[in-house]
Amino acid sequence: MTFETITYGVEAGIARLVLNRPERLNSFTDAMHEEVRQALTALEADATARVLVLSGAGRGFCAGQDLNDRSVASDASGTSDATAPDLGASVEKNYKPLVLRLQNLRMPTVCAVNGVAAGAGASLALACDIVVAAKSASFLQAFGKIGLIPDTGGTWFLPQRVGMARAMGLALLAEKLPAEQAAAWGLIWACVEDDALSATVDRIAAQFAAAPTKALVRTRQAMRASVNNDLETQLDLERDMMRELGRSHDYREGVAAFMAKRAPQFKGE
Ligand code: T3D
Repeated sequence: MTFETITYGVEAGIARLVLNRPERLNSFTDAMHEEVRQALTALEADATARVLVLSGAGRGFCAGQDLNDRSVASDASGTSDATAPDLGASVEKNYKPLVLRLQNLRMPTVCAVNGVAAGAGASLALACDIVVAAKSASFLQAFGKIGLIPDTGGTWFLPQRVGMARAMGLALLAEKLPAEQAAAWGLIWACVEDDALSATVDRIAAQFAAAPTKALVRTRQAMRASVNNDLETQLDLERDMMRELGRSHDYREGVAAFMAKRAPQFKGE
């Protein structure tokens, strides 16, 4: 598939989606949203894909919404309700479905944060299952600087990952959080040297491409459900998922491979 604002392809079970507007730090235009939607539709239909790797081209990961891509009146005092863009409509059409699609994908997602992740770009990274950032990367809740709130799931991901005090500080102060500190705070999985980012992400992607995919996806679902469940409800959920997975090919293969002391050949089902 050919695109103008992203690149997308699948090889050896690994789907790679690269945000590709480096001159604008890969910020989102309507056109980019549309192309990401098309790529995710292709991914969902591709039985060979077992993991999605999301990254950005150039020196940044993603600077959120492209602030040039719509008419925001430059004269603040002159902005009226009639001329103001409907950001709620933008969220409903673009950012909300994007997060939900990533979170419900039938395969694990890995985000390689190569540079600054700001605004919706920071939230987008956090919507992935595993986030690995280069040491020179950073996370910026830029919203507070332009009169908005952390969207794209920011107000949900941040307090859950780093606790309310740090989430509040990040959102209200809108200071860049260096990748190393993001990892130390538990916002992301790991921070690695810049020149080790792609090798680290490739290693994780290769592991996932050969993994028992359904079990990983059920793990994600169970972890997420725990936020709202009491212990008994969560134990019931675990029971139901174990029942389902116990009947799967990959469980049989995993046990057989263990007994035979050989590497398992998982099919992802
Ligand atoms: O639809 C809706 O609006 C609702 C949803 C909103 C979700 C959102 O994401 S709102 C938040 C939008 N994002 C921001 O506010 C971040 C704006 N960008 C920045 O604060 C800074 O660019 C960064 C901290 C991310 C990086 O700073 P720095 O110094 O490394 O780079 P820079 O020079 O600012 O940016 C490089 C170029 O990218 C520059 O263009 P130029 O001067 O070289 O022609 C800059 O204007 C452009 N750029 C960066 N971010 C955006 C952008 N252009 C348009 N929109 C951007 N978001």
